[in-house]
Amino acid sequence: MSKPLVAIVMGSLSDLDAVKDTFEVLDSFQIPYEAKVLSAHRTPDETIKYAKEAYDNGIKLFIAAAGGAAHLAGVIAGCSTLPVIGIPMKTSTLDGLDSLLSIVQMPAGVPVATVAIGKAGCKNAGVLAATIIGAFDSDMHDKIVSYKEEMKTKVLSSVIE
Ligand code: RP5
Repeated sequence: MSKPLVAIVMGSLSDLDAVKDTFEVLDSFQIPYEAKVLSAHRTPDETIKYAKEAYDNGIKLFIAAAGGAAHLAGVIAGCSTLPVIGIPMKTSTLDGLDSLLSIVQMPAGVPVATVAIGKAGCKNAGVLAATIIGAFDSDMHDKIVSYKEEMKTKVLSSVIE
């Protein structure tokens, strides 16, 4: 089995169902990943340790999913030199707007590439990871070309009855 290139971190096991869409996209691009539950609030020491060690462990980028006061992606971005994609989880109280603002409003110098709330965001985190890898890896780039071509064909073959 290949070494993981992407580290997917979620704030709670309650995020897993949504994040399965990200797994599916990474699987479809054959990108090796590892996934963990770590929380910026409930397990801060372990989260920081994991983030700091990831580069030396061969990880190329993080995907961090969290909801509510969602500080996970930001904490990882603060203590890692790797790119971080943040997924705002939909929440029952504020529909995920809380998660979105917590993840997207990072201070200058510490970016988190934030995707949409909900299903589109979970999928797009995987597609964005593949696209970033594809910028440096021609096989992955070819897969992105095919992916876009398939999407185009699907839209253009839509039939309105
Ligand atoms: C965040 O709080 C998690 O990412 C999750 O989306 C949210 C709720 O967590 P649980 O209370 O369900 O564990 O840290």
